[in-house]
Amino acid sequence: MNEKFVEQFDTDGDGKLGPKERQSARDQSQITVSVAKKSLETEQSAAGFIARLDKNSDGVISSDEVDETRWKVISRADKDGNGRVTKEEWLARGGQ
Ligand SMILES: [Ca+2]
Ligand SMILES: [Ca+2]
Repeated sequence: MNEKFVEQFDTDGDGKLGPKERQSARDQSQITVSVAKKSLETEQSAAGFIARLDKNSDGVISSDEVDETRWKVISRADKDGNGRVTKEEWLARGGQ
């Protein structure tokens, strides 16, 4: 265990981690892992989503690759308004 790690969870400041502090350290690292997993899932599903709709395989979705109804939803993610939605733009809107 490194010092920084101990410091972070050493709530009573004795330089050691008691059972309670250890537990909260464990909880914390579990949260970190689940957040990382979640963002990976989002990234994968965004990539899959783009790939499914990306007919010419240029990595972006343009209005001619989806029907109008879909484009209305997708184009909301088009931040720079260039008529193409990249994976990054899609992720930035939350990936739904
Ligand atoms: Ca495309
Ligand atoms: Ca764009």
